[in-house]
Amino acid sequence: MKYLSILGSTGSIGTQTLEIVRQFPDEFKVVGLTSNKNSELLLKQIKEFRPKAAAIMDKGKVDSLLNFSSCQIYSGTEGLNRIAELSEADTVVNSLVGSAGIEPTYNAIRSKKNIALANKETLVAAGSVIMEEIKKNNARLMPIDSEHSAIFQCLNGEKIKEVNNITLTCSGGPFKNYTEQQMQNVTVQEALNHPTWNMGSKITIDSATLMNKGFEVVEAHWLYDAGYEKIKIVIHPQSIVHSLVEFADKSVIAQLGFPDMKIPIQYALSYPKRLMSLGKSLDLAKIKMLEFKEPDFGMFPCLKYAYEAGAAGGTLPAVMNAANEAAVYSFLGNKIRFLDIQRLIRKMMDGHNLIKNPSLKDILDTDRKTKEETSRIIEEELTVNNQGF
Ligand code: MN3
Repeated sequence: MKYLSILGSTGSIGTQTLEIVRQFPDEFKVVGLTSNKNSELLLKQIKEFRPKAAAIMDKGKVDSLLNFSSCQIYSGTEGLNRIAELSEADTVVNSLVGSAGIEPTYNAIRSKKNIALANKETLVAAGSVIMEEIKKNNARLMPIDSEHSAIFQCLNGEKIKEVNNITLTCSGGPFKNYTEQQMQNVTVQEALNHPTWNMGSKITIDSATLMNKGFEVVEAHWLYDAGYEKIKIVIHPQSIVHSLVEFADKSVIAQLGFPDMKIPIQYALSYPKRLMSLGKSLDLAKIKMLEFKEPDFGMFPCLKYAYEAGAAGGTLPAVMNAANEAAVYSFLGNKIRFLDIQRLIRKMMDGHNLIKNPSLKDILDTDRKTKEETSRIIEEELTVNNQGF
């Protein structure tokens, strides 16, 4: 039996994780849950899964959760960290969105928890610090992402020094066939309409700019100790081949499956076991065609930025991540246009004074300052534009 704390239990990954728990009551028990502000769903989850403790980030909503005797209720960032460190949990599922996921992951590792990580920003912004803690505490870090789950499975029992390269597949997002002209006028609704995956709004925008794939490159570097020159990307619109690894002998191992997040979530939780899935089986004859092509680094410069930030290391990936986060929410709020996201990331990366071996505090400070500065620039540009430029 594994005892789970689920950070972000009311989001897309969180609710799918709970579906798996519901399906395997003899394998998993929920002991902690957290939500950002969805107190209604969190309350339902508390009633169904009977955790020891739960936390809501929005302190104004804590009252609606009280008077539930068997479950301790916390709130705010402090509450989130309580759930991450909960003594009853052996595994923390981190499905938080954005850099808010960094500290709880760090705290959970230091409390000797195994981590099932869906929060990309943790490894992108703080990979060096997180991996050091993983080693020190002898914790297990399992990826909840179709690509990294695939690579993990391809590398199982293999030696990283016998790997020639790792190829991450990428659906290409909704704008893979757009011209630059079309890209300039992309609406929020179009960007939220992902062709193969149904996800939260932040990661869906990241998938449209391909920043998401850039993040996955940086994550793959940390998770598998692979140099950036060994990590490649191929566009694969059907999202059936989830990633592949080429070995020294030119043998290539890939992992395939329907694009269903429950497969990587379940594997991250059940590893080293495999549990029966109720999903449908992959029938390649029915799929008929799998396509692959090179990514367009010119049309999707966020891919280049990720390689550049990753290779530079230090605080640069945290800057890229924070600028992106601030810009994506401004785009979702109709304050900037789609292509402004990549422009703002570039601008913030160019203006950064790199800290080479950052502490967690350096990373969190860089994150906060970059978000503030990006938001300030956005507001300034809005004011200028509204004055008739
Ligand atoms: Mn992915």
